[in-house]
Amino acid sequence: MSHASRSSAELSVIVGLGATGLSCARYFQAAGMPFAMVDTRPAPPQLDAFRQLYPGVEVELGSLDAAIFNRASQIILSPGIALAEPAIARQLQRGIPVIGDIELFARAVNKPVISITGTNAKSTVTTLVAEMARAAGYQTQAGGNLGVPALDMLVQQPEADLFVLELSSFQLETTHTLHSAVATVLNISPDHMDRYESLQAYQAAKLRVYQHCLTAICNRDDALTVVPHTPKFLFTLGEPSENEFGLRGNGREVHLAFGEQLLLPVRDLPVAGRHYQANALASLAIGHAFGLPFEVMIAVLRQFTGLPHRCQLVRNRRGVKWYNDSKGTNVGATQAAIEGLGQHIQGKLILIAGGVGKQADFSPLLPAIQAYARHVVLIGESARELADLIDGRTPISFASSMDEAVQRCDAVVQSGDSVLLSPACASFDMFKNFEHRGEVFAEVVEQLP
Ligand code: UMA
Repeated sequence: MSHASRSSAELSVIVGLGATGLSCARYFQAAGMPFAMVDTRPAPPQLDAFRQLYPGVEVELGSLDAAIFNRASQIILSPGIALAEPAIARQLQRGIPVIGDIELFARAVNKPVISITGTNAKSTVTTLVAEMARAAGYQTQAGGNLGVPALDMLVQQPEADLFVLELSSFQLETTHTLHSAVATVLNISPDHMDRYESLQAYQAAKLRVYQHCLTAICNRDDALTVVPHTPKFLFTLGEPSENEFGLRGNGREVHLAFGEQLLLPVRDLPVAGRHYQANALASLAIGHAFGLPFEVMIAVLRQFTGLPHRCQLVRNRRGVKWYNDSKGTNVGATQAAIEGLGQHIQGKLILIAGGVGKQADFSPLLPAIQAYARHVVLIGESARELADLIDGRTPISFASSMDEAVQRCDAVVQSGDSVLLSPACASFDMFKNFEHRGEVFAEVVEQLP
């Protein structure tokens, strides 16, 4: 690890005392660089931990208009706060650099980095690529938007020889000098529309991942992910051309393939669904660009059974499968889950959807619901809006708790059907987070007689 030069006049002001803010504090402390903390929340989540670890360090709570900014040499901004936030925009106008934790990471890291973003599937692909790299002998650390904050990986695991980062559009907004060995935008569909003015603005944030990368991995089926003028490999659910990853039919069997080369029959993947095949292809493309051998990557794909809360089978009861896709927190994720599972089951889907809508346009869900759903049970703040959208085309009911939602599913389900919790929404109106929502669902489903 290398650190920027320092002087007594330097003060880094960290905005946001969550997981990211605390990781920044640890980093500055380890580097011997002075820092202070600001958060608009009167009791931010990591306040107690911070006070215990850094009792003498200045903390300002309750607003961002702190006088402390006047003494800041740089501001380290939480991914949860937009650069357009007036108090931050004012500091930018004054010429104070505003960066995020990933920029600090980028300046300090001296080992290769693989950077993965996209609206959906980034956690699964990050995990798969990290598993592949470990199997190939790399001491690999995976984290970022998923799991361990990036700077904690650097401080805690200095011996690592490869970092695989899952990055959000929020983190990329404040990242400028990340030099990735391989970078990818897996897919783009509307999300976080309460933060971005337009899909283009959201896309622009995501595409920042390609800045300074050696090789880009782009999704041939999603033009929004494709970057010009950068060496790249493409992946597709169609037939691959030379130097592309895709699906190739060989008689009756479909294979994951690289150009003409057949790599693995899709029936050997333990996770079902077209959307998972795309994840497997993206992971192969990333690994190949980094130089991992195919046989090692294929062995990992043969045994990887998926992540919790992503189309995870929680119970098979009397011919009905119950799936937890609580990570379906946006329209694109839920659409992929409905289509991915809907094509594979004999019967129909009973969908549980709704929650905090983040000002999303839900209309892309309608064709998938009409094609594959027998019934939709609506929960949370956006239940009424979703009901208006479905407008009688598919039967619906409302539930005010997960318990009630599961009961309603059980009342309408038929043998051969599957029940899918994939809310297309954030969870904060009814649950602590998406994991909590998925755990409550699984518990209630387990308790069904
Ligand atoms: N907040 C305030 N005032 C502040 C600072 C934050 O009100 O002064 C609020 C904001 O609404 C913000 C929320 O608190 O959205 C969380 O901010 P935080 O700084 O406490 O967040 P962290 O705990 O550091 O979590 C962040 C990521 N959260 C977001 O980007 C919103 C986590 O991703 C990530 O795991 C963590 O850093 C470590 O890198 C979560 C997430 O929901 C999983 N990400 C979004 C997604 O995946 O769609 C982008």
